[in-house]
Amino acid sequence: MKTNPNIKTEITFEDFKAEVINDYKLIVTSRECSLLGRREVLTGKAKFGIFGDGKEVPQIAWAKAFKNGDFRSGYYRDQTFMMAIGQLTIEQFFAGLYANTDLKEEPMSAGRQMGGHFSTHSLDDDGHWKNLTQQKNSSADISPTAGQMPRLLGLAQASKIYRNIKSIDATNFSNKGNEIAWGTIGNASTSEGLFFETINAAGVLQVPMIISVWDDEYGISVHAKHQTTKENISEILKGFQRDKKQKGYEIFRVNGWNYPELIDTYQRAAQVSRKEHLPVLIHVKELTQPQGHSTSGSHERYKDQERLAWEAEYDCNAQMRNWIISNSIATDDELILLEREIKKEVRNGKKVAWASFIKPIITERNEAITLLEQLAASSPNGVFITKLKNDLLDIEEPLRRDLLSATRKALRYVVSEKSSQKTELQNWINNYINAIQPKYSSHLHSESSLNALNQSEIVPTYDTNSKEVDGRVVLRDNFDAIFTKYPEALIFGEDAGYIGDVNQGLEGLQEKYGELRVSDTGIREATIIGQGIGMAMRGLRPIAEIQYLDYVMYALQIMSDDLATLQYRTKGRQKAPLIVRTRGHRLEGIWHSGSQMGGILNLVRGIHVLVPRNMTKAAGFYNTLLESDEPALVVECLNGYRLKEKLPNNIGVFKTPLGVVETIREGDDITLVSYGSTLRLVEQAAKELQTVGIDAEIIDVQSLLPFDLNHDIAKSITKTNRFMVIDEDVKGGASAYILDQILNVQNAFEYLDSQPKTLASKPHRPAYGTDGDYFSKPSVEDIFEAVYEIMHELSPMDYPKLR
Ligand SMILES: Cc1ncc(C[n+]2csc(CCOP(=O)(O)OP(=O)(O)O)c2C)c(N)n1
Ligand SMILES: [Mg+2]
Repeated sequence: MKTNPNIKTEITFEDFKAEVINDYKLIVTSRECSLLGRREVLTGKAKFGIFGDGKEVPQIAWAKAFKNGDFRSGYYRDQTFMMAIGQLTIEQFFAGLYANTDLKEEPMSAGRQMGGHFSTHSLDDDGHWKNLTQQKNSSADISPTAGQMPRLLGLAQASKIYRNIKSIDATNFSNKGNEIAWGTIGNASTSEGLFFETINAAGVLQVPMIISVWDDEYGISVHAKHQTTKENISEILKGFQRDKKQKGYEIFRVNGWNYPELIDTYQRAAQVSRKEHLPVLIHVKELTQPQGHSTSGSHERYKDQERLAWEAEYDCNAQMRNWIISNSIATDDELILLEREIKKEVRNGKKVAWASFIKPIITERNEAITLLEQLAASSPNGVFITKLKNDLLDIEEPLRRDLLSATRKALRYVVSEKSSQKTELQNWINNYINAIQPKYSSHLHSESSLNALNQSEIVPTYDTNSKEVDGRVVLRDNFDAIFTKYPEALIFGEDAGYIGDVNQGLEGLQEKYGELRVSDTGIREATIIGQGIGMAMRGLRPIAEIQYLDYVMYALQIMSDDLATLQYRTKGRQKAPLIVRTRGHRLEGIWHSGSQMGGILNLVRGIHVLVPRNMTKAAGFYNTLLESDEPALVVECLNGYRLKEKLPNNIGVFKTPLGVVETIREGDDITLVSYGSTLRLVEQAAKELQTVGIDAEIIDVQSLLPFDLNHDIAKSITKTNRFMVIDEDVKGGASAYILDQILNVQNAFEYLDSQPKTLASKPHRPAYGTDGDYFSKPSVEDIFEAVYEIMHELSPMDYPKLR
C-alpha cells in the first residue's frame, strides 16, 4: 500500500486510472482505520485516539512529491501520508493504538507514544545510522502543538549545509542537498509563537522547507476567529511572499478536497523548493473533521448544523469519490465493491494487531495463574490467593499491570510462610519486572557503543613552559581544532559568527571556516535549538549557542519535549547528538546571573548537563561529546573567560569524562560539594576555614547529569563524616537534587555524624551589582559561617559561636 511517487508526464489513461484508484484505496483504507480506531477506544481496547480523517486527500498529493532522503516533521493528522509512503500498515496503525511495546509490531515508538505520533527509523539495531538517502524519513512527532516546527527548520537547513559544504561525508545523509524538509501543522497551532519564529527564520535562512497547514477552521472546539487574524493564515503571511527584488517565501493556497489541484500544487512546490532551496507555505483549506477532534469529545457540541452539513459534503474523500465517478475513472458500483473489500481488510488487520498485542500477555498470564494455583495449594491462606487468581482469570483483556498486581498482592498473604512455591513466585515477579521494565524505561540515553559514558578521559598535557592565557583562548583554540577535525561540526547563535561570540571564544573562526559553519542567528532561542536538533538528526554535528543561561528558558520547552525525549520516544531509532553551549552564573542582575539549574535538571532528563568550572574542562567536555552520539548542555562560567589558564599542548584531543567528579582540595573535617563559578568562593572559604583549624575537602561535581557515577562523594564522606552542598540556585533546586543523589543513590547517610546541609541562594532572583550578588547568592562569609556552624554543633568548645 503506497502511492506512486514517480509521476510521469506521459502516461496512458489506463495507467492514470490505476494510479487514481490506488490513491482512492489508500484514502479509504486510512478512513476505515480512523473509524474503526475510534470504536476501539470507545469499547475500551485502546486508551485514546486521534486520527487523520478529513485530511486524507492532500496527504496523497504530498506523498507523491516526497522523495527518498526527504524528511517529515509533522503532527498527529498525518496517518494517510505515512501509509502512502509505505511506512504505516493497517496492523501497525492498530498496534500503535493498543500501545504494543514490540518495536517490530509498533515501529513508531514501541508503544511509548499515543497513536498518531509517527516516525521512521534512522538508526539500526546497534544505534548506527542507516542510509537516510535511500528511505523516506519522518522525524518523531511530539504532542505539544507547533513543537514540530523548530526541528523542521534544522532538517531543512541540513540540505543547505550539505549542498554548500563539500568536505562533509554525506553518503548516509544527502544527495547534494536535494532533500526537502516537509512540515505539517494544524490551522489553530499556527497561533503558537514557535510557528511564527520558524517561518521567519526559514525565510531568513532560505532553506528547502515546505509547510502544509491543514486548515479545518477549528482547534478542538475553538473556531478560527479566535485563532488567526483575518481567520486566514496565508493571507496574513502575504508579506513573506518573495518578489523580484527580495527573497522570501512561495505561498500556495489550495482546497483540501481538490485531488488534481492538490497534486499539481505539491509538484510545483517541491520543484521550486528542491531546486532553489526556497521555503514554501501551502495553505490547504476547506478540510474537515468527520469524527471531531479526537476520541475525547464530539464536535456536534460546537459545530452548527450548517457547518456539519458542509463538512459532510466537502469531506475530501467524498469529493474525490465524486470526481472519480464524474471523470469516468470508476463507477459507483465498482467503488462500493472496492470499499467493501477495504473494510474487510481493515477489520482483519485490526484483528491481527490485537492478537499480536494480547498473545504474549496471555502466555504470561498463564504462567502467573499456574504459580498462583501452586501457591494457593501450599498456603493456609489459599482461599485469598485463589480469589486473586480467579479475578485475574476473569479479566477478558488482561494487561501486564493486572498480572503484577495480582502476583504482588499474593505475596502479602504468605509473608511469614516458607515454601518453594513462594520462592518460585518471588523469582517470577522479579524476573518479570526485569524483563518488562525496559520496555518502558530503556533508551533515555543512547544505548549504542557511542554512548558518552563510553568515552574515557584524556587529560590535558602541558609543555614545561606552557603559556598562561585567558580562558577564552583555550576554548577558541579548541573550537578551532574541532572544526578542523570534524567537517560536519558547526556552531551558530546570537553573535556567534562575525564577532566570534560575546566572549570571543570563537574569535576569527568565521573567517577561517565560513559563514555556514560559524554563524550568527536571529534572537530566537527555540529555533536555534530546533536548527540543532534537525541538523543533528541528519548526521551533522551542530553546536547551538544560547547566549546566556538565563535565556535557555526560551528554548527549554523544545529541549525538554523534543531533544530530551528523542531516543526514548523512538526506542533508540532516532538521535540528535546536539551540543547546546551556553554561559551563566554570577554576573549582574536578575537576567544575567540566574541559575535555574533545578528546573533544567528536572526538565531535560535525556540530555547530559555539564557545568565545567573552567574553560579547559569545558573544552574537554566538547571533545568528549563530539566522540559520542548524545545531546548535552554545557554551561560555561560567565566570569571565567578572562581568568588565566595554562594552555594545553594537546588541544582538541583531551577529554573530560562525564559523570566523574574531581576533588580539588583534600581535607578531613567536612566535604564541600559544589560546581561552576561558586567553586571559586568555596575554595576561598576553605582557605579561610583552614585558619580556624577546619580542614575542608572540596569536590567539583562538574557533571550534574550524569552524577558522580563512581560515588566518589560518598567515599569522601566516609572520611569526613559530614558534608554540605553549596549552590547558587534557589533552595530546593540543584542542591536538593545533589542531596538526593548523595543520600538516596550513594547512601552516604550511613557515614554521617552531622546533619547534611545545603547552602543556596535567596528565593528571589539575584539583584544587580556586587552588593546585589552578595545579598542574593552564597558569599564566602556565608559559606565560612555555614561550615563553621556545623563544626560548632559538633564541638562548641572548639568552635565557639561566631555571632
Ligand atoms: C502546546 C499545546 N497546547 C495545547 C494542546 C492541546 N491540543 C491538542 S490538539 C489541539 C488543537 C489543535 O488544532 P489544530 O492545530 O487546528 O489541529 P487539528 O487538530 O485541528 O488538525 C490542542 C489545543 C497541545 N497538544 N499542545
Ligand atoms: Mg484545525
